[in-house]
Amino acid sequence: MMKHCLLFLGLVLVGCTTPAPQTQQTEIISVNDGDTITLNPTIVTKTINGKTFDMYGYNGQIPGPMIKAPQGASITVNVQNTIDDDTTIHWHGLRHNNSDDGVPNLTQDPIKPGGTHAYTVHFPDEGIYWYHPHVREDIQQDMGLYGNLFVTPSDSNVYDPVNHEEVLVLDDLFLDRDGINVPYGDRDPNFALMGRFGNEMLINGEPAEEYNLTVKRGEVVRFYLTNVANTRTFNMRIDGGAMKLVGSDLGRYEQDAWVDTVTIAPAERYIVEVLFEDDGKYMLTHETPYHTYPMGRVTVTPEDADPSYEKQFMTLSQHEDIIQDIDAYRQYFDKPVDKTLVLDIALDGHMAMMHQGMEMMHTDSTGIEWEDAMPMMNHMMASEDFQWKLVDKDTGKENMDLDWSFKQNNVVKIRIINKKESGHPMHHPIHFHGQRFLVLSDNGVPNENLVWKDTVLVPIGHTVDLLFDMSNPGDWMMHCHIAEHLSNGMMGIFHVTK
Ligand SMILES: [Cu+2]
Repeated sequence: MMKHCLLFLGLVLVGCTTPAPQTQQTEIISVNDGDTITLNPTIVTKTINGKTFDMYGYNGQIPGPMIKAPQGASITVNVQNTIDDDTTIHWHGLRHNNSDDGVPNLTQDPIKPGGTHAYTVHFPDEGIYWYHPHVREDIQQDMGLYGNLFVTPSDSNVYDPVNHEEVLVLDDLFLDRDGINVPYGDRDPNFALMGRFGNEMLINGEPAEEYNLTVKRGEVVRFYLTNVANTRTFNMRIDGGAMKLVGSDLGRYEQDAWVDTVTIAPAERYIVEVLFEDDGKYMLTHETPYHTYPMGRVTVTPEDADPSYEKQFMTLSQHEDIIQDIDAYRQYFDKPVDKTLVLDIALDGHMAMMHQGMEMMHTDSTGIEWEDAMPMMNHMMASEDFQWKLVDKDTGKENMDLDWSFKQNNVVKIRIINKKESGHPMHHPIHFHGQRFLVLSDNGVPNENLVWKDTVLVPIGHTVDLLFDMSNPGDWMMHCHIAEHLSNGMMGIFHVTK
């Protein structure tokens, strides 16, 4: 079976002769209701900055194929696992059947190496989604197993016309001095404290600096951003004038808004539009309070846009269909909190002492840990030295002992408190499977422009109130989407019963 040298666990296998094939370009698979496609996790080799090493890819591609589907469609996806570990595919953000959610030992058995599985994938909501394994995400997703699901709206007029639509998958890889992917933890993830921060920023699987989009003067581009990194939160700026924020996880906001940057945590999606008014070069950057990372550029040629969508771009639209959809829930905005989840960590005594005094190094007013300020310690700390925790404030139950039950179509308010006074305060992007929710408020400040979400970034010291419609029955996961935190225990189960 093994025809390649495995690098990711630091194993050296005897007889590893035939190298795996090089990655291929990401294809767009356009599907219609009832179609069947194949999506196989495969071992590939990838060349980055002239160095070649083993990676994973769906159908040999990083990112995996972009599946473009009309809203309301259902397709069959046949999977054969050709990698060297158990895997599954989770369809992130889709409110589809629980049995197709791709969670090992909850909704299906893991797909063994050589094994097969068929998923029915349903697309109830328009917007940009993604798929990835739900087994050792810290390895499998980081090594290339991710791809987008692009669900086009039933009514094609709900988005303004644009000259181009462009998908940007944001990621980072941690390469050693030789430019090779740093080995992963064998039994448990390494870098489990803060997650694996990369030192090579990637856009669509390639070094970010190589990204170049060419457009004409006056053209409008709609960008679909997805963060697939293990832990890094990106703060994206696209030069060229104002950026119009249009959508997030499950489609559009109530109203468009002008923004300077977009903060996007692991697993989140954002949809923005940019008008490139003048010819020249425009930088894409990731900006933290400490550092600006170049993330590619847009080259604008002097030919004039034809047609020009400048007029539509300059208008901030209200999306009446979204407002009406949310109207049904406004009566619940002030309802009492049903469940309160506290984000915390348990550090053993020795580690807690070592850790003391290092806190000030990495915190700022954003409440986001933008960098790994203590990489040695992060690398060193074994998972038994600490545990990341979701704690039910009322019952004290933690992680997999959380066993919440809701009735289908109950409107439920969940409060998440990210403790500032903890052994290691850190932001956490919390993802709920199979449902959609509104972020009603952040630190008590009501959110005036709502959008349906499946993942919420909770900065250090913040309290967010979420309103769920619990529309989708089944046994679902809720967890931090920092891959190493999920593996270190930061997950629980909730049930939605008919
Ligand atoms: Cu976390």
